[in-house]
Amino acid sequence: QNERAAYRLRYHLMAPSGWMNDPNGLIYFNGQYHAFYQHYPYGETWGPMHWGHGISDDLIHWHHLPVALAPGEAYDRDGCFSGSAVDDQGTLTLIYTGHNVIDPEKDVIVQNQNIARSRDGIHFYKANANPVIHQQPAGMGQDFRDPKVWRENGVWFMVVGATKHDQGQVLLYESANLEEWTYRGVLAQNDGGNEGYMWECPDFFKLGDKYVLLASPQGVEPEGDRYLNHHQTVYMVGDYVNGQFIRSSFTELDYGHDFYAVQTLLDGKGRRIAIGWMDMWESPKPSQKHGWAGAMTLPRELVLTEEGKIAMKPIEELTLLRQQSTPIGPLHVKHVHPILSSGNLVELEAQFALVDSDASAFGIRFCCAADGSEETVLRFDLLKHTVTLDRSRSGEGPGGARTVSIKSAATIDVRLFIDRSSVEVFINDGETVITSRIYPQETSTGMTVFAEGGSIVMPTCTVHKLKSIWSE
Ligand code: DQQ
Repeated sequence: QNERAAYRLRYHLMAPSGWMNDPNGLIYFNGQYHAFYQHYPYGETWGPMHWGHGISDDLIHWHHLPVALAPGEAYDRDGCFSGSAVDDQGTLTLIYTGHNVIDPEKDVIVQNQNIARSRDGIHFYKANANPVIHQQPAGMGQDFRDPKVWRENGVWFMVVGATKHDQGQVLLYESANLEEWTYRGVLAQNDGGNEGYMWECPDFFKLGDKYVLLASPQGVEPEGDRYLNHHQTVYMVGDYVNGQFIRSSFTELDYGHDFYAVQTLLDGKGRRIAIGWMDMWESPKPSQKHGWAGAMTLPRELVLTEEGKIAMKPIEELTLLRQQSTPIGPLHVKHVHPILSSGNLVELEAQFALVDSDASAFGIRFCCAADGSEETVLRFDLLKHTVTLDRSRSGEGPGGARTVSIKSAATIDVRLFIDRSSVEVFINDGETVITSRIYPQETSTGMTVFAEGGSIVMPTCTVHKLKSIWSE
């Protein structure tokens, strides 16, 4: 096996090689999906940022296109940082942050906003008018990045991440032509709580009858089981009145170890689809020994629930990945029931009927080594109403368990996607989502379901072997 292929994912969007972080410029354009991403093509670590580029007909099968943006102009010489894409009357247009390091020792930077246009959807030309926003408004901190632009009633709007007195903010701008922008004020901010000093990668849109602001705050302090990392991805639900966003929540979007910098697109079917970076600044990255790092999550459809929360459902196209489906249930699990012995491109679709069960806990062990040396555990505790993803024995690399509360319900549905070094768990149609990287051995492919303190009924349990979308 090629050393550089170690741990590489088979059905996720990844860079052809090197480093990848935030998704950028997600857009449904001329009947195809484009996904750009923060990319350092020359190595496995973060470096001067480029925009990598992938294209897809269905959000599942991706093809690599040439690097879309590279640093080099006076205004973006140290990096083309995160941003978004729009359809400007048929012209695919990128809006991104130019990053300039003024004094590396004292950490002095300048960040500005720029645009680049394409005639063919492949090659991009930076506009002569750049930077289209030279600097942050007076009195703000130096971090000023990650423009998300959209059009409403014939006007372009932009939200951009910022900071003032070490409190994260999202600023709102508007424009008639993408080149001249007017500052409209602070859309939302950290009001002094544990909400971070800089809000990266904002996204703002209507969902159902509410407005949603997504942001990736830096500098959040871990609080018990809340906030595992200093970087977080949160959503705020609220109302948008006269340019003011009045939020009524501030909630983690995904409870895994490796989910950050999420962005969304609105597609031809009217769905709001989110993709995040499936790695994390704080996470050790064993794949770097093999020349690469970072991946995108599977696409998830955002839905506002009746309780005003956001659910992230795996998009329906994910069934295109299914190659061979083996129904194993219904099952009555007393202690342990084996359900899979080989394969690490897998989706498990399982239902647990709690009303018919007397277990106090149950769950799934996966990526298990035959000799018992490795396993990753998803465990539901019915007394505490929690779910835990435990990767303390998951193989090389980071350990740690994450526990989150779940609603009590008559049934628990689980869709679990394993792609070699990643796991994405969708509980009850995306009400709770856990995304983490794990680094098991290639041969650790066992899977079992288990019950503790009684038995658990599984009305359905199906294992889907999934196919690779890459030829490597
Ligand atoms: N990553 C980008 C920034 C963004 C951060 C640089 C978030 O634009 O704020 O690679 O991960």
